[in-house]
Order: sequence, then C-alpha cells, then structure tokens
Amino acid sequence: MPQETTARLFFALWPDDAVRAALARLARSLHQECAGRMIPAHNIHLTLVFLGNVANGRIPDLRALAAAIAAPSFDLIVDALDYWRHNRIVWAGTAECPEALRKLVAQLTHGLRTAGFRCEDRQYAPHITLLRAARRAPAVQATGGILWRAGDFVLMQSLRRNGAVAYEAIGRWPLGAALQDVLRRPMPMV
Ligand code: 2AM
Repeated sequence: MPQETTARLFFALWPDDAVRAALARLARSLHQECAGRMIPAHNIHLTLVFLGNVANGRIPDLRALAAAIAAPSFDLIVDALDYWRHNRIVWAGTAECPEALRKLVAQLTHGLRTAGFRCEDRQYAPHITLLRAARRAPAVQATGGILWRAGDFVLMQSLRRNGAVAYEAIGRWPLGAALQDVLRRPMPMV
C-alpha cells in the first residue's frame, strides 16, 4: 500500500520587510551578547499554532479552515526579550499580548480541533525565536518597541534543505475588520 506523505506545518504571522529588518537587527545585537545561532532574517516569524506532521491530503482542509477565519487585523508591539533555559532560545515577544492575537489563536485552534487536527494543550506563549543554542540570557528583558501591524497570517511548511531549516508558504489569508465592527459602523445616508 502506498504510504501517505506528510508535511511539517504551522500557522504563523510573517513580518513585512521593515519589521523583518528591525527583528534581524535585534537578533544581531543579541547574538553579540548571548552567542548561539542567529535565526536567518528570512526565517523570523511568530508561530500561531504548530501542527507538526500532517498528511498532505489534509492540506485542502487546512486551507478551507483558514479561509473561514474572520478575525480583525491588529498591532503587535515587540518590546520584550526573554530566554528559555530548557531549549536555550532567546526570543522577542510582547509585554502585553493583544486580545486579537489570543482570539485568532483560539479561533484557529478551535477550528483545527473540530476538523480533527491535533493541537497542543499548552497555554499559548507568543514568541519570536531570534537565537538558538544561546549561551546566556540577555541582560535586559525589554527592547525599544517594534511595531508589527499584523494584516494577514500564513500556513507554512517547515523543510530541511542542505542541513538548514527552510520555510515555504502554502497559503496566506488576510485579517480584516471583524464582522461586528463592520455592522456597528453607521450606514451611509442615501
Ligand atoms: P520555536 O521557535 O520555539 O522552536 C517552526 O518550527 C515553528 O514552530 C517555530 O516557531 C517553532 O517554535 C514552532 N515549533 C516547533 N516545534 C514545536 C512544538 N513541538 N510545539 C510548539 N511549537 C513548535
């Protein structure tokens, strides 16, 4: 019987060029302080939901589920730094997680579970990994805020190419005004 192939997948926010450049600058300065391996600028992202290995045949279900998400766009202020000792990553995050980000993750997770996908039970901890195998934690836990206007989200595939991690976009979906906001707007007089 032919084996069904799988893909290692996750939903994420992907930065635009300006935010990517600012995060890559931050990664470079943290690297001087904490050593370890810098995440290449083109790989920097914020994971929303990690799916792990998914049968390729289920990718259309993931696309349909993502297309059905109705969630507002939001601003993320990247102003916090931290270090996880258990996996030695240095990451950037946000002192205050926007409610819209939590709701987007909750909506995705709910849709995924309903469709029979396995998602983690752990509480969502928004983090943008900047260094792996870091030798020490950064001395300060705050950074000048980087404004990230999240206007869409992506489904990514994680691959290994020549021993390096490579990410490929499978789909991208816009975040927009929530339906309630649209309905609340005054109707134009005709
Ligand atoms: P990390 O940066 O903390 O390793 C692609 O691998 C993305 O999915 C990364 O953002 C990674 O987070 C996250 N990821 C990888 N394995 C994961 C797991 N088992 N649980 C949750 N997130 C994971």
